[in-house]
Amino acid sequence: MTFDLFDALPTDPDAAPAAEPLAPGAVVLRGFAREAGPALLGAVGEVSAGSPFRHLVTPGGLRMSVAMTNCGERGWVSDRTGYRYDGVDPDSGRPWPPMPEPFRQLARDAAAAAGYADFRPDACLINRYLPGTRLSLHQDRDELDLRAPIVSVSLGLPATFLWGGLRRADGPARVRLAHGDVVVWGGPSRLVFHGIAPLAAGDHPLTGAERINLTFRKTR
Ligand code: MD6
Ligand code: FE
Repeated sequence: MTFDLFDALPTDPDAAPAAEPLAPGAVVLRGFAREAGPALLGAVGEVSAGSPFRHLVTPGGLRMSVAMTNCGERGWVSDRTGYRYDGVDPDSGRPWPPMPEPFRQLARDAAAAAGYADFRPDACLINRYLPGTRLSLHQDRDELDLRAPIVSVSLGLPATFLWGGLRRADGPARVRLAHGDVVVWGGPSRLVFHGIAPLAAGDHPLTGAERINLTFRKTR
């Protein structure tokens, strides 16, 4: 993975450092997926043609404001019975679409850049946000193997990532995530509470009024 020459110029006062530490085990790789953005978004279109975005219902009966789909061997789903990873899309009754090769490669490269060698995700959850969509504070703990990191790719409209602590009550920091930013997190940060503040309206050249987030996981 290479960065734009512009970004690499040491004399550019706006140049962001490539890897920004967030907490122990967690890092933001600014612009890491920018170059791959169009290919990744094209692949999102192919996945969602097979398994369309839908609003899942939480175990408490609330419809989530973020729309989700999945690709890979297993997908994250929620319904009245709970949260789980499932090899079958409950809407179609068929396996989820396979993980596109550019997804697999980017996840692997980003994990390696963050110090997690040989990351092999078996699931990719795809989240779609429209203006006003939010994701309340939660932990990602439905994966069996918590030693593997999570790789999270932001595409389209920017968002405010809420980065809390290991207890739900810990007040979250606000981190702006723009198109192409990748967050890799694991180790001591793996169970940190996090969320997304209500998305601000905007118009992105590649996604229009949407933000797309890919989170890659090794679920078992
Ligand atoms: C999002 N991300 O950025 C939601 N979870 O749209 C997550 O919930 C998330 O970014 C675990 C690890 C990284 C994440
Ligand atoms: Fe999460």
